[in-house]
Amino acid sequence: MSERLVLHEYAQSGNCYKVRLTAALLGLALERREYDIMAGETRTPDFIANVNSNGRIPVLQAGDRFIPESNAACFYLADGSDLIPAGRFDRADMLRWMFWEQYNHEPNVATMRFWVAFVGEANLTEAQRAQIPGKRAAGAAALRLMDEHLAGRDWLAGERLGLADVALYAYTHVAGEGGFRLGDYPAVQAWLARIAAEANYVPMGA
Ligand SMILES: N[C@@H](CCC(=O)N[C@@H](CS)C(=O)NCC(=O)O)C(=O)O
Repeated sequence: MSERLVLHEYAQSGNCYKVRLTAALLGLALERREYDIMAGETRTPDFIANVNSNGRIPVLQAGDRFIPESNAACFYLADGSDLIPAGRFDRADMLRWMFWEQYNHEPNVATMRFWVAFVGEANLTEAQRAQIPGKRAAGAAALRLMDEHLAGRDWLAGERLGLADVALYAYTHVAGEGGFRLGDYPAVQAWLARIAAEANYVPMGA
């Protein structure tokens, strides 16, 4: 890829890590620009006008164009590579897991991690606290569904590591920070270890 790639990010965010991990697996160089989301740095008029009208990171900047939404940014980087399955069914199956990640997994597993490990349970609003039991149950159900699927196969979609695995790795491997017990999901744990053993893998903190 010849154009300049800049990731507008918050390093501890799993959504941002997905994009970094995709770039690393593909050997692509990314410049990084850090924003403090706890201080509202993605909600400034400048950010909203020039980077993402939705006021959130990650945003991948490719040349002078901007791609918000983590999974779209991963797709942009991986288009044409082995991280996207060649077969039509497997490509659709990859997308199925990436959409599922945004609807069933991230809003529960990532939100619990954010509330517990970053905001702190004591600082949550009454309304947020009331959502905890539902999010814990839905997050555990998402991890259980992945575990059942991975019990019979190495990768979520297709025959090799792909974007579905990257997208779901990001918040699954730190689910313990949100109070989920990864030890309850042995097939998920084996899959996490397979991804971490990949050439060019980078950890979240890197
Ligand atoms: N669906 C979006 C979610 C983006 C998102 O929620 N980003 C969070 C950090 S992980 C954020 O920017 N929060 C700051 C804010 O909402 O002000 C994606 O996958 O990129």
